[in-house]
Amino acid sequence: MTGLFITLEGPEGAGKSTNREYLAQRLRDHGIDVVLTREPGGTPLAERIRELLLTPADEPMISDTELLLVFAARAQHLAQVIRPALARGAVVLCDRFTDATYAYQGGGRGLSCQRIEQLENFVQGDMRPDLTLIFDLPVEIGLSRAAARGRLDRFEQEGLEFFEAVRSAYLDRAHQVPQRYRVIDAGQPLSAVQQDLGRLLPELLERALG
Ligand code: Z5A
Repeated sequence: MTGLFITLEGPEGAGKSTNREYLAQRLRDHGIDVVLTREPGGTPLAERIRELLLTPADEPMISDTELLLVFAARAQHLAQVIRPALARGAVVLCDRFTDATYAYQGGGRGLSCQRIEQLENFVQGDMRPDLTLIFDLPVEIGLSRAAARGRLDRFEQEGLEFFEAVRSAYLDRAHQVPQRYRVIDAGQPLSAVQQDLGRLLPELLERALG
């Protein structure tokens, strides 16, 4: 059996977590086994790495360390959660995956895509998401949603330029391989975003039910 691996991506405050729950419920309504997970994180050890990545600290984290930590967490997550779930035929809905590495460490931090690709091949082999939903919205709107939640994490303390580069990197990837990506206008009211997701549902169900 092979399941379906769907990733949700986008800049800060795009509504990935909110809409991941919504999609999971719609798929479960059809009797589908859905696993909800996230990156960095998804296992106890990977969640500890997430803490290192998100918590502001006095010692600055260099970009190479950040890159290696996201892939260390991913190796653990793939082995413990994602591959076993796909092997039993589940739909895995994952809040961020390697597109986030290309967007944040590549676009935001300026690390080379070739270096990211080397680690991607090392950690994932030929495993790639079957489908990636990019929740796209103007950076200012996403940041104001994130700020409304209170304390900012290490990434959220970056400036507008960083997040504009992240957003562009996501859109470039969607443009390069359009068959794997669906770009959703996440700047709309939530009801409109969920109507758009509802229109994607027949395709998701067809692919999930094979
Ligand atoms: N990171 C990385 O650098 N490299 C990597 O490889 C990976 C990750 C995998 C943690 O991710 C950080 O890790 C991330 C990149 C980095 N940067 N940061 N920070 P995260 O996914 O946990 O963090 P996040 O993007 O900040 O999550 P978020 O802000 O919670 O965004 P979200 O999940 O997309 O949004 P949400 O929680 O569903 O919604 C945010 C708020 O907006 C909430 O109050 C909602 O009720 C509200 N909302 C949602 N949709 C709407 C609409 N349509 N209208 C109005 N309000 C809305």
